[in-house]
Amino acid sequence: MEACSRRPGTPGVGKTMLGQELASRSGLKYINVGDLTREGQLYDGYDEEYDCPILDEDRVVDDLENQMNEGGVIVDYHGCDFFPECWFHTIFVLKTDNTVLYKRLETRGYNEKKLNDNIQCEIFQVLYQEVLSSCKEEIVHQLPSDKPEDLEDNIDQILKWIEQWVKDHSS
Ligand code: DAT
Repeated sequence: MEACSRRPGTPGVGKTMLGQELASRSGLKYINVGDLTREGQLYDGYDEEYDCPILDEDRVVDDLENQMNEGGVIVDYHGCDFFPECWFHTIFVLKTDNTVLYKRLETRGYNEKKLNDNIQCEIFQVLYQEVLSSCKEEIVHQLPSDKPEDLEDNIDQILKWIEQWVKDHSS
């Protein structure tokens, strides 16, 4: 079960697939915030309307803090406004065509309300707007995530970004 679709981001756009593949090719550590909250039961109640547990944001931040301070981490989540901004050197927001996304979420067995809310969320670019309002615009990048070739292009682009970052920060 996913926590929690009251949050504005869109599931099914390909964050997990991209994050895991990127970690295996870059050697960086992949952290899936959804898995972390499930394993640690970092919840603060249950949302009946959306049929999902509500994330305890403070406990998630506490849980991640040490690893984030060490660095070299890819964080996968469908929101970011409760994370300290200084944690991230770059943020990639995936964007998926609504018809493609509808099929992906249908396969996951989402109920009608959850499905429509999430598609609306993608139509209105809710997560992208949230990221722009809570982080520096120059670190935010939007990438297409409709087809396998997009995945390959995104990985290549992010690997280049990592390589450049390492060059710029090695003394
Ligand atoms: P998220 O982690 O954002 O919820 P996911 O990585 O689990 O999404 O992907 C959802 C589904 O879409 C899964 O079946 C894999 C597929 N998918 C992801 N990225 C894709 C891409 N670029 N092309 C085709 N299918 C993709």
